[in-house]
Amino acid sequence: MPVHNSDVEEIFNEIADLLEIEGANPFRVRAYRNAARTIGSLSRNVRDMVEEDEDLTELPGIGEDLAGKIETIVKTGTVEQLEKLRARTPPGLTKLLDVSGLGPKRVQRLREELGVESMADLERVAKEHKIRELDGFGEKIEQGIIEDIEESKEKEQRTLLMKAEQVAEPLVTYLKASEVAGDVVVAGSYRRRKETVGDLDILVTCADSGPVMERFVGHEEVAEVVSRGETRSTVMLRSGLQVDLRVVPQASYGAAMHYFTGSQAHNIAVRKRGVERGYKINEYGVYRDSEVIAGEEEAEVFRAVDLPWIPPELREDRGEIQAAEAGELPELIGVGDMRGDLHCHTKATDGADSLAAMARAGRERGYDYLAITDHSRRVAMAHGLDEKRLREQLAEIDRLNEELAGITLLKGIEVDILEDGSLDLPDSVLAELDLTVCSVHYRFDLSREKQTERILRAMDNPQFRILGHPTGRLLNEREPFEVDMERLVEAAAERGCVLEVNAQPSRLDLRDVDCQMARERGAKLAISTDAHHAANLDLMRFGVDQARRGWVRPADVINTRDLAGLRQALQRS
Ligand code: DGT
Ligand code: CA
Ligand code: CA
Ligand code: ZN
Repeated sequence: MPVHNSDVEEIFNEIADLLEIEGANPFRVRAYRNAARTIGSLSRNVRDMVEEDEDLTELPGIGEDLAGKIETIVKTGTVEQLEKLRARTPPGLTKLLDVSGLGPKRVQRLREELGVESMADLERVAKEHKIRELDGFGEKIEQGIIEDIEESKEKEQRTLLMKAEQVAEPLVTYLKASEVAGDVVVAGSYRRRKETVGDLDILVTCADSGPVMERFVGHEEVAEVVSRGETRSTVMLRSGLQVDLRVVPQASYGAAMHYFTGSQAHNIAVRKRGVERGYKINEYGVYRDSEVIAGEEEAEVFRAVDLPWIPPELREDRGEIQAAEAGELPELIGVGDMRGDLHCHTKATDGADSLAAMARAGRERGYDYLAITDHSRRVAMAHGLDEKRLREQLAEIDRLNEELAGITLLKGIEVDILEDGSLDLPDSVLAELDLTVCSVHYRFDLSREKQTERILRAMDNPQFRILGHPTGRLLNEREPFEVDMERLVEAAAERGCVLEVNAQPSRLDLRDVDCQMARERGAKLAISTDAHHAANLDLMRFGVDQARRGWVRPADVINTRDLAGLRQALQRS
């Protein structure tokens, strides 16, 4: 069974959960959680690293013991410790940790005192008002538990694009290996590069669908065959991701690509143009009566309705049809346009690599410049820099810039926007930097008005350059904080401040529509990886995808410029 990074991540998280429920040493628990995060955010496949005999202990937070466990997981799909922990813990119990207000201690007590071993048990005892009677719980916690359970029932979980890739790529390779398969592509929201996908839609061209279907449902990752037909099958994978497979003849490839790429709203708009021209458009082709007008190439479908080919990222019926008709589709930014990264961390705070290692990694990626932006002192958890330590780092950057060829390190900081809108370091030291990334890390709970005011006040500081991760969200984990994005965009445009598209696959704030708004209102953008280790610089493409969905062109993004152009773009107006 091929092991993905996300499998290792899940196993370590599960071990941490189970240990926590047992009341194990918190440091041990944290070690597993950190390791899970490290492996989960690696851009390389840990399986390859093991196969190539690389030293895993060089990864942050991975010691000999964990490295050994990773090897075992890669080779066997599991590890003995997990199996033992599982054997002695009821399976529903870990899920209870996700309920707000429930830590491992409370889970343990609910189990001992009320026999709660699953979400269903929890719901029952909460509704019977038994929880409020336990010491240290009370009515408020009980009510919170009930609300949380209802909420999580409503929320559909979508899969991060990066995680979907880790599943889709090997699956496509596997299907391509079928002797009868022609083209194999992933369509749907995946092809539109949406930040999360509901399911994967794979399209295969083939004259005889039988063997392809056989191969598909027989894949070792398949946990359940939901439906199986001649041209369409649906399976559920072990990872919980659903996959739809459609088989069409080669002559329908373009029409099917267009149809299954969607979005549905875009398809409806295109079909309507077809109807106006007397055509019927479906997944097999474009028809006038029974005559086929188009089908094999996607561009033919667009041509049939008098449009140029539209990039998938734009297909949301958000004006792309009108723009295409007017010949005004944007020349979208591409990852090759990026000349540098403007947000990354080093060992000085919560990054894993040294300044020199980050510089080398930037140079390997062909960048002209890399801005070092460690945390400021307010982020004590990450050992944020005070003025003295920042100055030491600046001196080191000067030294490195003298010996480095091919890349310039820029002096920056990810400075906290404090609750009153002031910045977390004195203006005098900020003024010595090439740029500031200004971010909110605390007090996400402020009202929309107060949060907006706070950030606007920060922008009033002449040292403010880039607004880092502008909504603070973590997809599937943490909601964005409430803020008036339109006002932020307008203020940024007015003052010459820059908004960051954070390329971390679980962040990706700005959202696509925010990018589009920023571009329309003339606010400058930066696309940055917020890398916490050197390999993270490769996440840039996810930020670029998000920007493309927001109609962003190279000129809208300051780090597509050369160093002189960047310095100019960083000037405040
Ligand atoms: P997702 O999976 O929620 O991230 O979003 P999509 O866009 O991948 O949606 P999905 O998987 O339901 O369907 C894939 C594409 O197939 C969708 O974008 C458009 C097309 N499609 C599916 N059902 C219909 C339909 O009933 N009418 C039309 N016009 N298109 C459909
Ligand atoms: Ca889909
Ligand atoms: Ca689907
Ligand atoms: Zn940050």
